[in-house]
Amino acid sequence: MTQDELKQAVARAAIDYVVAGEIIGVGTGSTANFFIDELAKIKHTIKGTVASSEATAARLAGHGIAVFDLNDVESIAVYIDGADEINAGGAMIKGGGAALTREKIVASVSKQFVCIADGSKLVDTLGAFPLPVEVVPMARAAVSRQLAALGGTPRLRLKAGTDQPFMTDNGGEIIDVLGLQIADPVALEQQINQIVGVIAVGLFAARGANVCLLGTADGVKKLA
Ligand code: ABF
Repeated sequence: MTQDELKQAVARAAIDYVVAGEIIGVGTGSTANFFIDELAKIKHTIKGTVASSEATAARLAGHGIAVFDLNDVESIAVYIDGADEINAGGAMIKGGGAALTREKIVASVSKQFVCIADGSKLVDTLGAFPLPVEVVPMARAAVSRQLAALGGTPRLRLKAGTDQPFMTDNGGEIIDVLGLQIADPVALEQQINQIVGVIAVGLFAARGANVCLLGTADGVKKLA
């Protein structure tokens, strides 16, 4: 099976976690896009959604699925999203799609977090994927120095094909930190959160996934 077929399989499996009559939080990325396309087939069964990025909001609206402002929502039954890496404990690196801050916000309001990913995302130790950190642009250099002091190699994410910094939906920039071997994801998440100028870090460890569905050649596996 191709990676896309594996992503499609877990997206289909995630439909089982959609709660009828409720609001669903929806992630960002190619796996989340497959989930949105599956959700469209049962859109009449849910109240609506909250999106984790402008791109996801547009895809949902394109299917005629209601997208609510988080400020108008009291609770979210379940959040369904991909990841760049996930370990056996459900801790994740996210943010390859530059949506980490809104993803973390929507996940924080959700009763359950279901991660959907192809099997290649499962790792023993997080960090081979460069850790995304969203920052206030004026603090880019100051935060980079502190990330380097933590043992990583900070690299400013550029807009494709340019030498200009990539700008997130929130007006932030992204520093990708290479070369980390994250033995204690919760501790590193808290440490980076404390750095002044950091908006969010793409470590989802203090609050990881409650359920992880992995697409493998032997079918969809549920990470215990
Ligand atoms: C999103 O899923 C991001 O946090 C993460 O970068 C992305 C993974 O992308 P894909 O599903 O395309 O592999 O939640």
